[in-house]
Amino acid sequence: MNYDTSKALFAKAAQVIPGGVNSPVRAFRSVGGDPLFIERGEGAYLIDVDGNRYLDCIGSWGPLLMGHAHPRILAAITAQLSKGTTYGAPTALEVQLAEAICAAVPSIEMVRLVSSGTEATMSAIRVARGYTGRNKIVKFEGNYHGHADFLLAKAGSGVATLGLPECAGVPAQVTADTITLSFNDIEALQALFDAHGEEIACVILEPIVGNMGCVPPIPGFLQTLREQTTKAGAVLIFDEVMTGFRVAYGGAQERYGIVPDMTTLGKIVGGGLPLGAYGGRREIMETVAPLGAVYQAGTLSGNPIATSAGLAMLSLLQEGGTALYERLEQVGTEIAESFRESARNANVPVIVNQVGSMLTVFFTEATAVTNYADAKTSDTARFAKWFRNLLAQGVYYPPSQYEAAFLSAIWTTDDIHLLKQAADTAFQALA
Ligand code: KE4
Repeated sequence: MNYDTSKALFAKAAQVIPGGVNSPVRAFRSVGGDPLFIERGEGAYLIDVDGNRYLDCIGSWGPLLMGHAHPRILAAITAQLSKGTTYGAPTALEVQLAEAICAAVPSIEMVRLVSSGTEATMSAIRVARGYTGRNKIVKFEGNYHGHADFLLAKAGSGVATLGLPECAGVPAQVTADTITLSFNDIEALQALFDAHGEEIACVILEPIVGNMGCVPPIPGFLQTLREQTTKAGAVLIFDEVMTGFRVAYGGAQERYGIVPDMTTLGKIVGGGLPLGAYGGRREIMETVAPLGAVYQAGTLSGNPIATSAGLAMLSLLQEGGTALYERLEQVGTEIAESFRESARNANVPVIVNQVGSMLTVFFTEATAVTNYADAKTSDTARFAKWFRNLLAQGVYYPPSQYEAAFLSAIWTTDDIHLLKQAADTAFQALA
């Protein structure tokens, strides 16, 4: 494959954009080589600036459950464009999207639209702190909730620790109230709440983690979280920016039957445009200005283009109904099984974690990956080789061992076959 135009663009980009990318995950840093510059997306495929075509297993890191340039979403955006792009004033579209979100996620009685997942989680935590009058927040190692300072806390070991800044520019006092636990560690969670329950404003988690690679909750973990937060009067926040509308129409909370106090959304709900949302119990959300004293705002929040795209996406998913999610489940399981078999045949030790249409191949000899410490046993150099072999075969896979791959609901049997074959070849090349 020829990558000349990408290389030339990357050389220019690197002069004017830090790392040549507008988000670090895109930089290919952990897999080697330079990032590819994309010219367009077509359904399940990406075409780069050199004309190379790839099956897209990232879907823009989650939003594109219905693939690129879906005609219904494009039509909704186009229709709105002729009326202008933003008014800085309320529109009927925002009400329709808010009502659709509340209908999809019953634990959300009231919702505020914002422009990114980071804004959603940052705002939800501020509301939880305002509502409880408490400062401490709890997150889990390997969970990513966007780049708000207080969420960029480096975890300690598996025991609850006060967070330390893991990235420059985050003063220690900003993360002093951020406590980090090991995901799925029920005992540590109970010990923390026994000791500090009354001081905790909220717990935020990815109910199915995607950001250390895909790691599902073990039985009892979410239930314990629900019980402990209820008992302590702490707000339970499900960060469903990734899992919302992906693992079920109602997200992970529908799949596992656990009702959080607040939920954050992003990615799919924006139909491929900048849109996030946070919401929850009415009494909590009524603390948000101008109703209450917790301030949160945004120039382009709920803008008519993004809300049009979001509404079109949600109507597509509703029309697809349970059949759409059953197919995602079946395809995800089929691909995960195929990866395990190919790795076995090639004598490459892997753990494949998969929930619905999100999955990760951990190149590790561990017997399971249920937390960040397990995930970090992965051989990232081996992952990088596998990634580059897939890329050379026309499969665009997430360029990091610690990310989830996302399947799309529009994949055909040919697309699925392409991925299975390419992965088998890539595993064989590692043998
Ligand atoms: P954004 O601010 O990137 O829209 O959303 C932040 C966020 C919040 N919560 C969860 C569970 C998320 O996965 C994310 C963003 N996810 C990453 C990919 N793992 C976005 C990709 C990127 O950073 O470029």
